[in-house]
Amino acid sequence: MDEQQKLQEFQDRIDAGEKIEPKDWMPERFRKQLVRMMSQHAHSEIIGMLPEGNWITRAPSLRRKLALLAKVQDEAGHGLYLYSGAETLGVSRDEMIDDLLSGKAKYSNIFNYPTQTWADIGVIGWLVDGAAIVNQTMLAKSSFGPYARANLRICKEESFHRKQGHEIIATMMKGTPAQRKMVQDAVNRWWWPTLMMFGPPDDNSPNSNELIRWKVKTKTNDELRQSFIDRTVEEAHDMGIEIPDPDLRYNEETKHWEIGEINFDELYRVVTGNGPMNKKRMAARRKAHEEGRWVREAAEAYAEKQKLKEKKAS
Ligand code: BYC
Repeated sequence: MDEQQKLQEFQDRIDAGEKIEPKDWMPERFRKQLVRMMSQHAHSEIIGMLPEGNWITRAPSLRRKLALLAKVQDEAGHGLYLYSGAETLGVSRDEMIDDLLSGKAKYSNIFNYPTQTWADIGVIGWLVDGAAIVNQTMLAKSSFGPYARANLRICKEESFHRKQGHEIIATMMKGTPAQRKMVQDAVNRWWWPTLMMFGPPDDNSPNSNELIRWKVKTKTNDELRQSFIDRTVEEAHDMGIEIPDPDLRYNEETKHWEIGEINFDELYRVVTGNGPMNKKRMAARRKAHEEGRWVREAAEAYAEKQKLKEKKAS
């Protein structure tokens, strides 16, 4: 079969709703796109542990501490599912980590902002995990089998994360004026960066057309962003929270909430390493990687020893 025929057959399988598995033939560009997305997604989960991890020792009660600890641990698990999924495409975990630590690989914009108060932890669960679920529910139907299956598991845990965030916020909104003010201040700071998580607008998204043709993504960045806005604005209003957007209005005809202009210059600045916390986040990851070196070496040495033992026994 020549290249053109293989490509056509590949597209036919995708159009028929089949999943592509690691050992199946795939165009090199498809493989590269999946490695890019899955590794960026894995890095986001791991870097995403830092802003919340920062509050484990300061959680206001034992119950809150336990839930936060479990959430941060879940994010590590998500990173592992995704790195393992990406490895099936022939890239090693070491290469992916090197790309992250050298600053070559991107990770989600949202984790380059500071967590200033306890309300930020609730808002991350409610808004950031809420946005991630909208995006990942779509990715759970992705045409690449390992990515779809990883997202399916991730979404189940993310919905618990979202609920714990919503509960923190709802509780604080029923509390003192100072607590309500703290929530509103956190929402003011996280709202716009959360909307940027969905990526640039459709007419400026270089990867979207290809990813949609291959059903890696089945919805566009703007479609997902709108679906998040519609469900979240109502929830905010129910809790007495204001959305920090003077142009926000409900369009009776389209039945959608319309928002003001998103400052995408900020998104580009943050994802190219110039957000408020990029340098701190990367420094923390590099330090953790160095400090974990002896654990990786010990695990490798143990595996090597086991292999020798098995060889001798056989
Ligand atoms: N942040 O052509 P486009 C979590 C980049 S973690 C950074 O539209 P695409 C959690 C984009 O990569 C969940 N970069 O790209 C964890 C591309 O650059 P390159 C994180 C962004 O791929 C802990 C360029 O801009 N979720 O939930 O079609 C605690 C042009 O964009 C961003 C994922 O990672 C961004 N926001 O669409 C709590 C989901 N947006 O690579 C919670 C997986 C755009 O060409 N990824 N860029 O140099 C995706 O769904 C898609 O890749 C995106 C972008 C929607 C992010």
